[in-house]
Amino acid sequence: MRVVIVIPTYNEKGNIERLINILEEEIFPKIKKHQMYILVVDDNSPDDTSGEVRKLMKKWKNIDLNLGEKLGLGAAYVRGMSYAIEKMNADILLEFDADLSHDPKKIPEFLEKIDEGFDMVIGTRYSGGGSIPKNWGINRKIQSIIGNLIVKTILMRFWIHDWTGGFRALRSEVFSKEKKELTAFRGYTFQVSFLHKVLRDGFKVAEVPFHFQDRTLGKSKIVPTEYVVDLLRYVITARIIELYHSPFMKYAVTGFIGYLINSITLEIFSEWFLIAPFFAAAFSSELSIVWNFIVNNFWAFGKHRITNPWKILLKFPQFNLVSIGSVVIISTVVFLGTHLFGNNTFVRQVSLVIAIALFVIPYSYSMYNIFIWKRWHISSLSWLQKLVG
Ligand SMILES: Nc1nc2c(ncn2[C@@H]2O[C@H](COP(=O)(O)OP(=O)(O)OP(=O)(O)O)[C@@H](O)[C@H]2O)c(=O)[nH]1
Ligand SMILES: [Mg+2]
Repeated sequence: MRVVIVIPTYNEKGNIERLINILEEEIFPKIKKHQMYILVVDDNSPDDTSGEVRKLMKKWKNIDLNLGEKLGLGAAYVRGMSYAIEKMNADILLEFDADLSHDPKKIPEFLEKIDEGFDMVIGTRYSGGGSIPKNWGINRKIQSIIGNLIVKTILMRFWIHDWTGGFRALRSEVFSKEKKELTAFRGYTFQVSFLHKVLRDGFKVAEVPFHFQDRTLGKSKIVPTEYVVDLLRYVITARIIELYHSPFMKYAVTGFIGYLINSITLEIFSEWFLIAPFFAAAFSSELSIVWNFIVNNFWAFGKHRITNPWKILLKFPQFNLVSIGSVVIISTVVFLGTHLFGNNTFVRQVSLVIAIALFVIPYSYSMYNIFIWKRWHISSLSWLQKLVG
């Protein structure tokens, strides 16, 4: 397949020369399966980066240059990737920084993941042996780590370890599908928003750990405050929109009605049918579980609805197992709460709300998405997802 390494540049004259030499002389000869191309996306850098690239284009024929107005990193990527697909017939695109922060030796590993069937491969500095530079000041380290944590938490997708990095590989179809929605993010928020949309649309994403090297030449183009404000604005609004449209709201409504069913039928079984509390609680909980399973299946997770009767027979016990997990969480939190703060109505009710909001919702919603209806594809858990059927 035709692979285009898209390298955005702004004042990277020295770096681009070093990088292209390494790619052409050390990396490309080792890649036999694919035809490798380079596209430098430059915004008319005042240091004449493009002049340097033109010189390199005489030496190697697999290099192209795309020039345009400086509108930020995201805009450069959208322009460059469109060019790579339309003019260079790219099947696979790579996002790569010019400043040698990304390890070119890792490129074959990214391509192997694509060959295995993944749609996008994310370089990660925060898992599996990846790292950020040791010589980064403490502020920069904290910013990077906390920034990632905030994005992960707000977007509720914890299995992606590195949201903000810019070392990635993807199939051209992925970019073509998301392109329309990416034009709004001109700066670095592009990386987060792109990945977020890719996951939303159910593309298969893998991670490859790498060591991020600090640039040795030239200056960073990040404007930290602008980046943080932009990023927070994106993740918060995206999350609100997603919540409004997503199965999450339907799941929450279903769960709340399930809770009412549980509590009302508990009273009915106890008061009207005089059933002993243990069994009354068991029947009423099971009724609520049946309600949750049916309504989630047809409504909240309707797009991934299970209709095959055998599959329902397989999934219903699994669903019960997940529900038992929720019961264990609630019992533990209520136990701890009453143990620490006294056994009274206030402590019990507050513990219950805390248990549900902080633990049961993230737990059960993730379990439904990963194991029951499988909306989320998680590479590190794919063996377990297969195992549960
Ligand atoms: N074409 C284009 N390239 C850009 C723009 N902003 C940044 N880049 C390039 O994007 C890549 C990443 O930018 P950097 O400034 O290195 O950002 P970073 O790697 O996240 O931060 P540092 O670790 O501080 O270097 C580099 O190759 C830059 O030259 C832009 O507005 N237009
Ligand atoms: Mg950099």
